[in-house]
This record gives sequence, C-alpha cells and structure tokens, in this order.
Amino acid sequence: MLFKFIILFVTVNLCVELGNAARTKQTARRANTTAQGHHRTVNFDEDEKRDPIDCGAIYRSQERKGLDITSGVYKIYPEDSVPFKVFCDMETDGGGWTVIQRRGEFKHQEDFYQGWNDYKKGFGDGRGEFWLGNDKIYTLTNQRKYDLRFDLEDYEGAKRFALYSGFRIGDESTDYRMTYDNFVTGDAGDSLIGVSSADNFKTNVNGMKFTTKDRDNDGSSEWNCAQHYKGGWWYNKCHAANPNGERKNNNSGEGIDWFTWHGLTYSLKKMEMKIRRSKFNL
Ligand SMILES: [Ca+2]
Repeated sequence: MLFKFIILFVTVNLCVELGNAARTKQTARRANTTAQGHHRTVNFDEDEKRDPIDCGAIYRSQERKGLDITSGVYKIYPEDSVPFKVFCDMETDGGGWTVIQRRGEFKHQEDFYQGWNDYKKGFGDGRGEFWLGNDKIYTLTNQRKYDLRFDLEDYEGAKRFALYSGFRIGDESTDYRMTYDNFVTGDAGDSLIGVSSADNFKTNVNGMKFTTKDRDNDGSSEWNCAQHYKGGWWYNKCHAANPNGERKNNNSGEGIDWFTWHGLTYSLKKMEMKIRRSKFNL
C-alpha cells in the first residue's frame, strides 16, 4: 500500500514538473514571437508550418502547392482563438483578403439595424450579406498589422475603392475602439475622415468606439448616431461613411453611404470590407 502511494506521489510530481516545463517552453516561444513581431508581416514561410491565421496565409499556402486559389469560404485558425470560417476574396488586387462585411443584392436581405450583441457576435450569411462580428475582427486585427479595403459599387455598375493601413480594433472592454494609421489610396476618396473640419459635424471616425442602437459610444451628446442613421458603426458626430446603413434608403446619411463618392443621399448597391496583412504583395 505504502509502495503504491510512493509510486503515485512520484508520478504526480513528475506530471507537475512536465507541465511546468511545457509552460516555460510556451512562454519562451511567445516571448520570441513578440521580439520578432516586426518581421512577421512579410515572412510567409513561417506560416507554412502552422494552420492559416487568415485568408492571406491560405492564399500563399495554395500558391506554393500550385493549387487553385478561388474565392470562397475557408476555415482559419487565428492566434489565441478557436478556429472559425470566413469568406476569402482571392481575386481583388492580388487576393488574400479576409472579408469582414458585405452588402449587396441577395435573395435574403439582412437587417443591419441590430444591437450590441449582434454586432459583437456577427450576423448574416457569409456568402451573402453579413457582419463578421466585432470579437472576431478584434482577434484578426490584433495578430499582425492589417490593411482595410472598402470595395464599393453603385447602381450604374461603377466600382470604386478605398484603402487604409494599420486598421485595428480593441476588444469589448474598449467598446471595440477602432484606429488606423492612414488613408493610403482609392478613387472612392477618404470618407472615414469625411468633412471633419466643421465643429458641429465631426465625421472623422479614427479612434472612435463602436455604437449600436442600444449602446451609445458616439461623439454626439444630443443623440445616438446608430439610431439616427440606421446602422452600427464607429460613429463620431456622426459619419461620412455608413457601410452598415439601410439598403436603398436615400435619406441623408441613413443609407449605405460613402460621402466622397456619391454623397450622403445615395445608398450604394454593393459594399465590402476586407482586411489583409500589410505588405502582402511585397
Ligand atoms: Ca450619443
């Protein structure tokens, strides 16, 4: 009996020791990761050794294996997260884009006038209209440095885009505060800044928290911008771009608007938001 107890004691101790060793190794690896952080944006070789953390990694992996690279739904394995499915745009400007939002004319038209928890978790159909979800956007944009691209289309079939660098959002404790570094390029113009100069019409949304009809974090002390403009967004007071606005609503600022292209009384036919690691094409 005593002998069995000693064996058990030794075994338990050994397990604890092994556990500690594994943890130390993990910590070391994490520290290493942080130290090399700035190299990661261009080093895709490293990503070959693990599950793809985004659509860009899938693109490079398929490319290397000489496989077809088609747009569609893929499973990704972001760091510090359970895996989830996303729609990958493998065509636009070299492909590798993880789509985080889509508006368009589909059989099922999604309601984007939703509450905090809906925007937190995401909603809609990944092959149709959807919002990926603020928790997932947080997870994705905090792995590396990402670009954000808006692809727009009007009812005449004209297409324009806008590209931003360094797009990132905070977690729920920050109310999903959004920041980016710069407007890079795009013939749609920069409507995330909009017309911010006028004091009573602050449209610059860089640094703003997320606002929904049931959670007011915007820059207006007079009203809730999400209620006012029928969406959920990083509203200031309130916006010059309303990607989650109401379809076919041409009232000022209430539709799917992009001020620097069609103003605030033209709700666009299509809109997509997608992210990709910076320097993907280098
Ligand atoms: Ca308000």
